[in-house]
Amino acid sequence: MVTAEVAERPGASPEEAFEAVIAAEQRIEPRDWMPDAYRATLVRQIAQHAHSEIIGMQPEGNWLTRAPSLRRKAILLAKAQDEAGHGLYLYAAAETLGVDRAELTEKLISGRQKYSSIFNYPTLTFADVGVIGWLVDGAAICNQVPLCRCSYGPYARAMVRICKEESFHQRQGYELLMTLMRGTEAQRRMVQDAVDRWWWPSLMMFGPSDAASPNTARSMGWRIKRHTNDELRQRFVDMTVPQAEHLGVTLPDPGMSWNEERGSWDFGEPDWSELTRVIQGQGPCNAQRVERRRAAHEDGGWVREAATAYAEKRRAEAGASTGTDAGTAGTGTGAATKTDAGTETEQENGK
Ligand code: BYC
Repeated sequence: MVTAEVAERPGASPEEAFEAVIAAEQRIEPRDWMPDAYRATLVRQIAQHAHSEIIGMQPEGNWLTRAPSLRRKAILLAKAQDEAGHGLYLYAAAETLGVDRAELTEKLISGRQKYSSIFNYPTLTFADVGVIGWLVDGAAICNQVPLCRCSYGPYARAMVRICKEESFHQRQGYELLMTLMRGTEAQRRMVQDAVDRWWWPSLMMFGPSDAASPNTARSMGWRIKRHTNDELRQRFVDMTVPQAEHLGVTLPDPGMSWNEERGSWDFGEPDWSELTRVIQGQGPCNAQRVERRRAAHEDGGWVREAATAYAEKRRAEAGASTGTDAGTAGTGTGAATKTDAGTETEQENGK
């Protein structure tokens, strides 16, 4: 709820109340007034984030049946299930803004909404699973920890738990890679090859350079984003270089050097034309990822129908036992939507 002093001032307009809450570092909640563009920005970002979690299960899911041991398989399964959970929290956060999960899913599979570019690259060896944990989850942590202070309450709160789980994911990736690096020469080469392929796409996860980012200024003004894309990319590089040294791998950037004056690493420019291509749907796995998501959604249709019918039956029974009109009692869609969300994810996990 709006609680800032100015917001409570008699006669404050909704716009003034909104601005006061943002300026006071407080939270906007679903029932508070908010500008349409603020709402639209949040729906865009949260939906894209939720889609990324769900699509992000695919590259690692590729290795579930081929994990080298029962332990590695159990870890990977748990990680993929966490990601399904993150997707659910985020779709639920998006729904507080008045959009429906089914509508968002439809936009994803028809190409009208984006998901992170990183998940359009193939996972060629089991070392990729470790590198995704280390670099991709590492980049996600840099990007997402500040989102715990986002001005929109439901998104900020969802991020707290997500970040805790992402930290665990990152450590499991690093531990996997440490194990491989202590193995044979061939295993060490496999890790280096995976690092070579994932390094630049990981840097691209932070989005275009600040000069080419149309949304950053406004999102920072609204305190949705707390740092620019380039600031977070730099933070990620500074965090990762010592970890690479400890691991014993070389980051594929010959121009990388320590800048004493800045107290940070200088690093090369990602290939921005590649990011544009991947975002536009022309990455190595875009078509496969979306098609797979569409198939999982369609395959799960009967479960959603059954769950909706069951929820309606329960409502009708409840209505009959309390003597209320079952038809009226059954008009709320919240319960059915929640049931849908749960079963659909279970379907996808079960694949
Ligand atoms: N990929 O003005 P900009 C995970 C788009 S999943 C695709 O800088 P903004 C995990 C951008 O949407 C974690 N599109 O935008 C899961 C915009 O397009 P529209 C995923 C990108 O929003 C499973 C346009 O380019 N994390 O951790 O201010 C396994 C211009 O960009 C990308 C999130 O979703 C990209 N990389 O900033 C393992 C974090 N970059 O919509 C791990 C939440 C940019 O205007 N999102 N675009 O047509 C964010 O923090 C921000 O949305 C971004 C972009 C930093 C990504």
